[in-house]
Amino acid sequence: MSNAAVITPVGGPTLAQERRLVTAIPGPRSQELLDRKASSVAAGVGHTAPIAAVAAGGGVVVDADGNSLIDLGSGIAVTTVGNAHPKVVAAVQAQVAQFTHTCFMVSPYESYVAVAETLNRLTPGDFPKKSALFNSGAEAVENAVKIARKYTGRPAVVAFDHAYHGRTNLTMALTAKAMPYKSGFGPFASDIYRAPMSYPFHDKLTGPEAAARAISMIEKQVGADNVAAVIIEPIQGEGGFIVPADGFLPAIVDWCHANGVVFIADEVQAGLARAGAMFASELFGIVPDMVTTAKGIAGGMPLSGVTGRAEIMDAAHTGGLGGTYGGNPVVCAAALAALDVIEHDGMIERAQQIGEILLGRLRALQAGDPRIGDVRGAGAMIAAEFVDPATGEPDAALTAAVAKECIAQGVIVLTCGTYGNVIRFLPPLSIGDELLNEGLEVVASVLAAH
Ligand code: PLZ
Repeated sequence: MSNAAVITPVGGPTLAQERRLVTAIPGPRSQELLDRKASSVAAGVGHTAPIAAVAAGGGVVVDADGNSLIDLGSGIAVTTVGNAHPKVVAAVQAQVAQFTHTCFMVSPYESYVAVAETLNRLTPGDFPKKSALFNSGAEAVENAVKIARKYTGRPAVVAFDHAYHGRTNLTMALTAKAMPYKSGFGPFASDIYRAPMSYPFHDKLTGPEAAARAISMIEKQVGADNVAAVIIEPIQGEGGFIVPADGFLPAIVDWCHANGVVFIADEVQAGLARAGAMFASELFGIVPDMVTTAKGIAGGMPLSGVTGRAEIMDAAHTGGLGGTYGGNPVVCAAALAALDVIEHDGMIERAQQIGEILLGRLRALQAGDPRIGDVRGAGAMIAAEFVDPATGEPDAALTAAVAKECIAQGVIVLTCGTYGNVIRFLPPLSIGDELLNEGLEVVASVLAAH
């Protein structure tokens, strides 16, 4: 049995902040774990980096062979404040020694209420708000839809092309991409409709034009009176870091408000400082009726939230919302610490700085490489879209090859996009400039070699 004992997992920013390859990736100890994984874990659960992680912090992930990889993925946009952030660690340790669980629906406790109060205060909108807590992003989305349906008494929900909202049955229906998320897993929840998204690099439409196209589809094919909610990621994540054209989101919000439709911003990936603002909605000047949060909210612990206008949130009858673990006390302690760091330790500014480094570097690369069709994003959520320069067609093969080789050279990068042709950069905000630049050097040299 392999046991990752060669490295003492110290965690946090005390971990040596360096890219260090002492074996090929995967090294023997990592390979041993991957072999065990192959024979014991369901094949459907994939992995991006072929390593056995034993520690992570600052801007690195350390594996069982002693390799230290630069982390440009944050475990898919989760460790915003940094992995094993000391304040999160301390909060978790204190809470876990106090009590681990009572179930908030059985014996409520203060930290859940404090997380709700914090989310109510931090989310956009100067009106009374309420929150409910769950475990995952998908569960938050499910509950936002439940609440919007109960509030409006209407069945239909509109999502967009390239959307990603999760892997549960309802959220699979809301998610756009068939492979790998949906194929073979149906039938899906009914009364879900898909509207065309604003995707400036591909559709060349202005925001108002793209909004008019979407609204026409909703009115003609769904019927405004049937729509409970429109749900959208203000900046789409898994779909390709798609930033809608200016004016698109405000027009959709206005239409929702004119038609009694609840506008839900899925901020699971872009929210909580990631996009260089507390919420990505702010970048577009919109105020959602409901916001879903998860990922960065609790420094790596599983927590999600739905926050919205009090009258909407209170539409669900008492006992209608909940779950055994939602807002678990250990996770809420982590969230209070992580949210405090996000709010008071300059995380929004840091996300903006990281964005400048990423954008500057990637735009310079793009200027000399026609395979980079587009560079886009906001804050520490930036991506490059790869195309065949001759045809403009998506180049998923190049994208996959570059990402794979970056990992082999000790830089964890993630791909995304409906066409699989986007490399996204989501570093923890605790990464240093030097390490970030080194990671981007590796990406540049790998790209040059392909
Ligand atoms: N909404 C906007 O980005 C999760 C998916 C990883 P869960 N994105 C990462 C994968 O391949 O499973 C996500 C998101 C947006 C909802 C979700 C779902 O969040 O916590 O994964 O359920």
